[in-house]
Amino acid sequence: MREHKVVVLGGMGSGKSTLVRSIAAGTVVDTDVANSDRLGAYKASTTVALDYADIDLPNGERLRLYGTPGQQRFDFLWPILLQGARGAVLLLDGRRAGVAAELDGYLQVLRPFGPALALVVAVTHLDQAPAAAMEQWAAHAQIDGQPLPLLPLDARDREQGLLLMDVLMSEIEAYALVTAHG
Ligand SMILES: Nc1nc2c(ncn2[C@@H]2O[C@H](COP(=O)(O)OP(=O)(O)OP(=O)(O)O)[C@@H](O)[C@H]2O)c(=O)[nH]1
Ligand SMILES: [Mg+2]
Repeated sequence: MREHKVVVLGGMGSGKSTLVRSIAAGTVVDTDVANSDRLGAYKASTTVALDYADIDLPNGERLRLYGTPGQQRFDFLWPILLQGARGAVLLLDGRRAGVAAELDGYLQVLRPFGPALALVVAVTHLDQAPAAAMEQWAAHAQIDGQPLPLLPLDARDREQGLLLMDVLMSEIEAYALVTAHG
């Protein structure tokens, strides 16, 4: 069986822990604690180390999924978790002001990993974001002129979560084909 390490990145409340829980049918390890972050006081709990789950995909492959903590003071953890990852999912909370700037910030962190790290971007909370500018954000979602897939996602919805992983797997496969055939 093939296994792929995948990291889920995104700001506080974007839905990382929710995504990991909704697509993991079985046991999930999380490190959520009561939230004391003054910037996110509306949120009851927050992740302080990581979320982890094994996910068996319908095609027989296995994902080892790591959700990062969203609080800015944990940003030193992101590159550490990305070591050895085949793919990353970036969640953007569509309700927030400055989504495009936030996206640019994450892309700067991800860019040094090069094309060996497959990427997908998903925008959450769209049901609560009447001013969402999906087309504008999609235009921002690129590294060195290479467009990245950008999808809507309700992180609570298992089907949508699995579809997102499907898109990521296609990106991983596409890279494997390119490296295999020069
Ligand atoms: N209405 C709505 N709620 C959503 C959507 N996606 C996720 N949520 C909810 O938003 C909240 C997200 O919380 P978490 O999953 O803990 O977010 P997180 O990214 O892990 O946050 P930190 O660990 O604090 O960085 C949960 O209450 C989800 O149920 C969506 O598309 N629409
Ligand atoms: Mg979390």
